[in-house]
Amino acid sequence: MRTRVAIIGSGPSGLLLGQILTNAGIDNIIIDRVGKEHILARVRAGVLEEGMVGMLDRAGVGARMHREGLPHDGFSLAFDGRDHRIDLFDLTGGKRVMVYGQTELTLDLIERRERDGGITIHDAANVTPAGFDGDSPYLTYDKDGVSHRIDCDFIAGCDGFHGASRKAVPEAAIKTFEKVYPFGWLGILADVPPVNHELIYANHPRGFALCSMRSNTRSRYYVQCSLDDTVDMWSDDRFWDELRRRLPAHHAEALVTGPSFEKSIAPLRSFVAEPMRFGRLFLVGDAAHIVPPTGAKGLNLAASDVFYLIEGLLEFYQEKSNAGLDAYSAKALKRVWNAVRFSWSMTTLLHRFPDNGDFGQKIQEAELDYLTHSRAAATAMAENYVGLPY
Ligand code: RFL
Ligand code: PHB
Repeated sequence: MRTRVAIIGSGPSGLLLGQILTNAGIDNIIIDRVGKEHILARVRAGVLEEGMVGMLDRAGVGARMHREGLPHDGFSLAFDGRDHRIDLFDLTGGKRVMVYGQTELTLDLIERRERDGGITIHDAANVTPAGFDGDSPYLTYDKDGVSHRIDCDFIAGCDGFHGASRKAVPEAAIKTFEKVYPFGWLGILADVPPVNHELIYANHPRGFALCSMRSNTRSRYYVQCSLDDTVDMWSDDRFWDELRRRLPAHHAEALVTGPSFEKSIAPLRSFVAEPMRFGRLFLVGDAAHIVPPTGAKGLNLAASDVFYLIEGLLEFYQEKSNAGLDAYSAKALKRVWNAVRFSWSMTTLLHRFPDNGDFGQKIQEAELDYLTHSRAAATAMAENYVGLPY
């Protein structure tokens, strides 16, 4: 089999890249180690920057998002028993974010690809990129006990943090940067109305909490938990009690509880691999970088990576120029590091760190006070939250 761009990974990065390439008439094949049902069962991101919204429109899959998504003009920083609103719209001169689940946009992209007759190979084992240091890259994989090969012009490694692409790069050619945080997030989904019409990021002596949503009838809530915790240690009752304790009283009293239908624990990590290009192999999205979810940046970074890679591939195919591809890694990494810094600072500001003690607590209180009394500080937070331009 031959294609122009072989895409490993059918998550948001791979699907978005594939769709925009298809729309531009550049053929591509997506290959994933799991099936569609598995991909759609992942509950992850919920907050989209305007850049991501624009990329979904460009892919031609924005209609349902504009119909069902919830535009948000601000969020609450809750501490000291009160809400302190960050007015995104006012502070950024008219920008907002869109609350629309990763599961939904992934479904929109999968359905569009199926309608367009795009090729996606699911349940492929041992996917291995090769030959990318020369002019004839290819992938090999096994399916139903048979080995296959796909020859291509370029390989896009959109296969997430645990994928095969980054692992195929010789160790000496790659430098990684990592910070692991000493806690996790326990998240639940429940069909109850959200406690507030905007997101609440809560700093509390018992630990961080986040109130988010998927719709006006479906809530997504998180509490900071220990890395030693397991999901079965957290009954729904224990979760709701803990969330209530970490919220200002008026929210705790208004909280509507109900049975959860999804519950999972995610560890928090910052990770960057440099560079993001190795000959004809390009790393995209979580394959190259991970951020803690506190700033809602992971999925949005995938969209800006795709933006820069598309720019390079279009220049290559339409103008016979390598300039865009040569610039990909530097352009993407510049934006990545800004988001890594922002996610790290929001994580540091809002969580209880086991080793920081009273000094750390006082510093957080001083910073939160500054943020809520200085328009300059609030503007810096708002500008980063809605997403830096690309
Ligand atoms: P994905 O989504 O991990 O998709 C990778 C795909 O590659 C496949 N794959 C392989 N295929 C073939 N061979 C192999 N060897 C393979 N290994 C893996 C996998 O099956 C999969 O289908 O990466 P992608 O596309 O780069 O997308 C990244 C996003 O999923 C991620 O950044 C976000 O979910 C992060 N994130 C958030 N991002 C935001 O922008 N806003 C948010 O509000 C937000 N909230 C979150 C989050 C992530 C979370 N978790 C669980 C980590 C909240 C949470 C709790
Ligand atoms: C979510 O809705 O899942 C969500 C929202 C904001 C974040 C992280 C996750 O910062």
